Order: sequence, then C-alpha cells, then structure tokens
Amino acid sequence: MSSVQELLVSLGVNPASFQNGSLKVHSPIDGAPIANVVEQSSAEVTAAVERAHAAFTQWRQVPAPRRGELIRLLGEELRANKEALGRLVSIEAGKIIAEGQGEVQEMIDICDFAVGLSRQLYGLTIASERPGHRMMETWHPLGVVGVITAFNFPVAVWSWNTALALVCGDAVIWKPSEKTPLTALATHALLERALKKFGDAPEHLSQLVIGQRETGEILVNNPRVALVSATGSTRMGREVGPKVAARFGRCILELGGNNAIIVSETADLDMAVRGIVFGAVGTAGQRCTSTRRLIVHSSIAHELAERLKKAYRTLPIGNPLEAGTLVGPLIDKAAFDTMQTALQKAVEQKGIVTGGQRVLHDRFPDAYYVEPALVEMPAQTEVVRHETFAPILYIMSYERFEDALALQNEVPQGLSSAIFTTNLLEAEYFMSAAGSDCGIANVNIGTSGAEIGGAFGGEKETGGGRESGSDAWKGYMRRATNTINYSRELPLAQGVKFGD
Ligand code: UN1
Repeated sequence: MSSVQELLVSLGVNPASFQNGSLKVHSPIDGAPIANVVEQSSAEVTAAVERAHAAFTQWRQVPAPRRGELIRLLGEELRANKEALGRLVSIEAGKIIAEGQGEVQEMIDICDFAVGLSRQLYGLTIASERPGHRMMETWHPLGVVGVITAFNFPVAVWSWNTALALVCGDAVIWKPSEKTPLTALATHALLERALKKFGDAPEHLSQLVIGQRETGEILVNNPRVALVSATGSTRMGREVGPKVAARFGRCILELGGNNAIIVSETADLDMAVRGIVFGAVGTAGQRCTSTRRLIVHSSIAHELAERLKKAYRTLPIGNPLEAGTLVGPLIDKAAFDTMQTALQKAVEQKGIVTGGQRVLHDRFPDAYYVEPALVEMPAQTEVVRHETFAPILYIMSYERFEDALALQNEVPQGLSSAIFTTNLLEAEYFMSAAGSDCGIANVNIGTSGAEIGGAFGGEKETGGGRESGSDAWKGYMRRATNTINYSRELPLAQGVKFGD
C-alpha cells in the first residue's frame, strides 16, 4: 500500500472503496495516480435518495439538542484527526500544509457552531390582530439535502452544509468533486465513527455518492431532494438552479467570484500588501474568494505594483507538503490551460503581464506549478470581468473613490470584496447600501479566509445562497406559521364577517 492509501486506512476508509474502482485519482503535487475509487451507478444513487428520505422521517423526530450530540462527536473526530485529514487535503487538492490544516479547522469550527445552534433553532412569537389568539413561527426539518462540492475546498464546504443540515433534522447525500473523492471518503469515515459512538441514529442518515456529472444530476432532478446546495462554477449553477426550480425544490448556490480589493491613497500599504498576496496567491488562486482584481488609487498605483512584483519574486512555489512552500500546484492541466488562455487574452486587451509561466516542470513533468501573475490593465476589459480559477491578479487604477466603487461592482459576480483605507468615510460608504454589492465586504482585511460565524455567499452570478454561520441554518429548515385561538369565539382576520 502506498503512503496515501495507508493514510486513508488510518482515517477509517475501507480499502475496497479506493483500490479497484473506475475513478482514477491523481495528486496535483506530481500528477501521480494515487487511487482508483469505486463509483456508484445511477440506480444506486437513486436508491440512496430513497434511503435518505426514510432516514429523514426518523431523524426529524429526534430532539434537536440530541441531534447536536452527533455533531459534537463529529467535531471530536475531526480534532483527533486534524493533521491526517489536513494532509490528505494537501495531497489531493494541492494545498500547502497550513491551508490543509486550516480547512479542517474550519470544519471543527462549524461543528462547534452547529452544536450550539442545536439548542437555538428559535422561532418567533407574533402578536395576533385577533383577541384570544396567538401566532408563532416554528422551524421544522426540511428533508433530504443534496450537497455538491468542488475540489478547492473538498471537505470544509461539506461540513458547513452537513453540520447545519444534521442539527436541523435533515438527511444528507454528498456528491464530492470527481477530483477529490479521497478526502470525501476519509471525511465520511470520520462521520461514520461519530455515528457509531452516537448509537441510535437512523441508518443512511448521511451518504456519500461518488461519480461524475450524472450523479449530481440525479440529486438535482429527484423531487425527494428538498434542497440542493451546490458549490462550483457559474456555468454549473446555471444548469442546477433552473432544474431545481422547475420542480420547486430549494437551492443554495455558491458559484463564481471575481473579488476585488480597493486600495485607497490612505491605506497602510504594508498591511495591504500582505492581504493582497494572501488573497491572490493563497491556495494558488483557487479559492472562490481569491483576490482577482486590485483597484488602486493612481497616486500609489506604481508603488504598490512594484512592491507586489517584489513580493511575488520571492514567493516559495513548490511541493505543498514541504515546509516553507506558499504556492502549491494548480489542480490539473485544464486549469493551467485556462490560465494561459486568460493571460493571452489579457495581453490582447492591452494588459502588461508579469509572471504566469509554468515552473518546476523538470521536477514535476505531470504537475502544473505556475508563477502567480500580476497583470496591469488599462481598463476593466472583458477578460477581467471573467472568473479565471488561477492566480492572476489584474491591477487597475482610479482617481475618484466613486469610480473605484463602480469598477468593483461592475462585474457579473458578487461574492467577496475589500477595501484598504484609513479613511472612515470611505470604509463606511464601502459597507453601506450604496457601497460594495457583494455578500462579503471587508475593511482592512483581504477577500478570502472568511470565518465560519458569518453567512457565506454572494449576489448576482455568485448565486445568492448563504451557507455556514449567522442564520444560514434557516435555509435547511421549513418555516411553519401557527395561529392558535384560545378564546371561545371564532373572529375572522381582517374583520371579515361571514354568515352571522
Ligand atoms: C471556497 O473557496 O469555495 O473564505 C470557500 C474563504 C474560506 C472558504 C472558501 N473560508 O476563503
């Protein structure tokens, strides 16, 4: 057994699930094959939905604080296995060790959040207009939740959805990215351990289905799947959203971002440079929150571009498992090709490119490492308005704050945004109704690396969904309005007289 396979077994994964299957998994670190994962057939996926529905009908009757106990146990498993699971994330998704560990920490955090939430699924009491009446709002479990996740956060996004869905009384079916099924197998094995310790949860409460696009389509089209929570490209969301809507199902879509940082002439540039570099090159630019655009006041544009070029020159690019590396590989060749096409277009659209070329191909001929690219653009052209899932940072300059804000909002996506400024008026305006139109608007921190406590998601082509903290849990429950009459009369609302 290879060391990856040993790692999987140590996390509780059955070797039968990854040794002779049809899905070939490669590590982006060196392009080497690491496993052959068993895929589920369409019939098996449909059967999984039926089983999930049966589990749901039992689980919804378990008191929510008891449901929280399952997530508390999951959090314990994650704590105990943080290092191993984080390492597997690094091997399968190519993240540096610190970011792989950070991703597991994000899972632990959402578990803690969900445990507390399991005692706080509060409804409202509402004043009735009728005497002797009371109104209230109750939150009930929703049904089967289909979770479709992307390669770049192969496990944390599942946990945002699953920790909430399970305390909310739902059953879950997870379709991970076909690029990262191993981390899914490992995560699911940890959940199964927690389920065993929990004892009496219904069977098939949480299931993992491995497969290609068709697997996701079954979840999207099956009316038994009450909620489809899908993370991925805007193109994927354009297919998923209308299909789920056509059957009146519910969707949480977390799609593309095109996240900008505005750097005002009053900004602390040392801080800005650190925030920009982490946002633009962290995870090799493969976060949906990665910084893709810089909008810089013209008086400091030259200085900032020079400082960034200098910082980029010394970035340690390489094997993400090695200490000191800050930039790991792109996920695959397709990602590299897409990056090169975007850079070519940027040049055609009068951009000046620094970096962007492939490196380390002698050491890793089957892997795709790149120098992150800085592209100075004369304007926000077509290529800049498009999300390229790679470390490309477009730099533009502005004269007036209103123009910076207009540029920031003038793209089809609306996930994350930030401003570096020490001008209170600009900061407040940026966060106001007339400011950033994104789901996330930060001041003096970058666009990526959100904490789980806030609702996560964005507007426009980002899809409008919210996951994770705040009251995102409401998306995983159904709301009932109850009106109770404790009088001996039957007054009608709106003063309507009917009959007598
Ligand atoms: C994603 O890239 O899909 O805010 C999620 C962040 C992380 C989550 C990113 N907490 O960058």
